[in-house]
Amino acid sequence: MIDLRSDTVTKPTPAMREAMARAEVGDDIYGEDPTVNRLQEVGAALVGKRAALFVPSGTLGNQLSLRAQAEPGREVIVDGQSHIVRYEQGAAAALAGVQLHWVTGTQGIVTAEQVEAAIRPNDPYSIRTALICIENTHNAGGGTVYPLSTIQAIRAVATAHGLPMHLDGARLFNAVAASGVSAAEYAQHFETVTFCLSKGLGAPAGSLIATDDPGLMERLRRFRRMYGGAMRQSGILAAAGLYALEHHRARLREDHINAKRLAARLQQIPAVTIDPTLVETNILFFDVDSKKYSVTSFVAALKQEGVLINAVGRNTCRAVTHLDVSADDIELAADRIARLLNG
Ligand code: TLP
Repeated sequence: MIDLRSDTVTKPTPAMREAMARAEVGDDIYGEDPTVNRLQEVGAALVGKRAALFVPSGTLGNQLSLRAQAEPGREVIVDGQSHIVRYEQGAAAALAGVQLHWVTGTQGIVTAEQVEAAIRPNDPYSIRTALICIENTHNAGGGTVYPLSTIQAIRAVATAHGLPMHLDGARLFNAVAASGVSAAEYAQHFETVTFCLSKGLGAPAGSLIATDDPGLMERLRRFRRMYGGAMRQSGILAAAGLYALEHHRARLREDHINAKRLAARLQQIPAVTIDPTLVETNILFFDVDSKKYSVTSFVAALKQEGVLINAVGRNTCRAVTHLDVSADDIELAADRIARLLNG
């Protein structure tokens, strides 16, 4: 099976499993897991922050960052296609008690002017803005890389209004691989930064939240416990994360080449609409307009051919490249898609 549904589907490699099996562990709620401590140090250093906190998922990383920086009844500015809006089960409202103020981005990217316009005035009636969130790379935007200059401009607005910023960097290292901008250069503009170890980096679970602020770190730690995300001998998972950071960052470029290759092949198929110039990293969206198939029946037929992709809209499919798909797999997947849609 060639699984292009997400970069979350990767399986730990034998060497990663070996590292997990060898991991030294302790009780992390006592701060005594040496492997978790090491991962937190390495992760913080990679994004140029003083400290990082290991959490089970990217969703929890985002939610703790929201909860720790926005009190219930306040408002958080996000783009309307963000993971926080679309895929976190309403947790911002249900758990943090905050209201999300959506801004409409282009391929997920919002401008400083849009953010500034969304900040509420300081009057006795208006809800108060607490936090600005952005996502880099932007998943639903098509794996888009946030231009550093846009982030800098949004930061200037945030600073002028005394607002903190959170970066959902689930795929931050894809942005780094595509742009050449370092993770620390991106991260310096945010009070909190989350990044996932379990997407293109290939660990089975885990994300880190990084910050410079010790008081904020203490709040994140308390809320992690409240939300049920504090773990015990989680060094076994942290070892996989360390292995992923050390061995799988550099190869993310291969995933981007594979995604571009797939986009170029798909563009040859008359029933497919795709703009390959929009494919910047490892995520691609394309539309299928076929007399024979609806999007769901196409996805089902493709599964019979041994290729998994996601239907994400009435005409739209998403494919994601990752370390468990090779360049040959991409050619095979493209052949099978072409056979179905051209047949
Ligand atoms: N994204 C998943 C699904 O949840 C949609 C995927 O297959 O792409 N931020 C961003 C930008 C993400 O794309 C994801 C996961 C998360 C956060 C959440 O990470 P997890 O799944 O670890 O909670």
